[in-house]
Amino acid sequence: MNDTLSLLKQEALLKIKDINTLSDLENVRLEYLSKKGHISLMMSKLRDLPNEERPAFGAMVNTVKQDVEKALYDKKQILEEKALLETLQNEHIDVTLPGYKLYQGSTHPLNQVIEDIEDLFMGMGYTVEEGPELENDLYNFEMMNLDKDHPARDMQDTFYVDENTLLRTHTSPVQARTMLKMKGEPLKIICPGKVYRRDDDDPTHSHQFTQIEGLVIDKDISFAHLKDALLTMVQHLFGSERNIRLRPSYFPFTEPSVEVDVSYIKKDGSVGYIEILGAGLVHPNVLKMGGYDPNIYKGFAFGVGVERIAILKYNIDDIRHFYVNDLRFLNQFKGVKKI
Ligand code: FA5
Repeated sequence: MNDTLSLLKQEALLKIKDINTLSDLENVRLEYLSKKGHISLMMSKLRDLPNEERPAFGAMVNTVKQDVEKALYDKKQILEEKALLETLQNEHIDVTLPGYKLYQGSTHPLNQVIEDIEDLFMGMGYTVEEGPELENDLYNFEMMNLDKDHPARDMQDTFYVDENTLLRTHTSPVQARTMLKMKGEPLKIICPGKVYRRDDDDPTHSHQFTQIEGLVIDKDISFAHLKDALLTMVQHLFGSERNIRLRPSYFPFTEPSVEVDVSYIKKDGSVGYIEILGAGLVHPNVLKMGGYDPNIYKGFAFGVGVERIAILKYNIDDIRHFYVNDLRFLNQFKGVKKI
């Protein structure tokens, strides 16, 4: 019996010595140490021995078992270390390879124009106001001096949700909302935002576009103040060599009303003008409805098309480029923080 045991031990240790993989090692462990393994079977033979031989034999089986376990453990350490080294060698990092390119977003060109105009006017004491895009007829039209049957409503046809709720056609309703909020106090505001019209899309028109409204109400406001504000804005945006041209126009909410063009140099070297905004002195009816006495207070207002500014500034040939989010277009405005 002792010989069988020592043969078993020798055989196990030899196998362990020759093994080269962790899975083979596990197989040997099962072969000798699992419930039905050779060493466990030796233990079960105890019950066939006479009582006095059992302790000595049991101790021998245990010693063999411990020796085999130790050999398995040692070999496992060696094989695991070898496997780790192999993995490290196979996965070594080539620090000379180029890194992954991380794409970085940037401010949309229309937002760059808005931020630039906001900065300019805030520096002149204006505050920024905003209003809802889904607007009441009251603010969009009636308080802007366009009652229900006013023919000039046709100039700004839009999308109606119900009889009194519509997508605003301009940023002018923020004028009415702010006047009511200010309860007759002087004010200086600009209001950027999206507006909607039932316009056909073409290179210079879109059914959704962006405007910035300006409104100043105080006691001694004249047309000269309006002209100065507009010239300051245009020269800030396009350079001090640019000029503006005011053409008589009509808006129900201003009297007198003007359309404002900016000068530019044509390809043949001559000077041309392009319309960018509508403006005027606030109509007395609008002041009255907003809670201001038109005999004491006067005001000027303007509404500028942000896309038109960006088109002129960056020489864009089609307004629709601003809305399709083509990265080849947008990437050109990266880093153009200030326009
Ligand atoms: C108005 O919207 C007036 N509310 C502006 C105003 C405010 C006048 C305060 C007086 C006092 P108008 O419809 O002209 O006006 O539009 C103003 C500007 O928006 C235009 O000069 C143009 O730059 C831009 N615009 C108008 N329609 C479109 C369109 N479909 N697509 C892109 N830009 C447009």
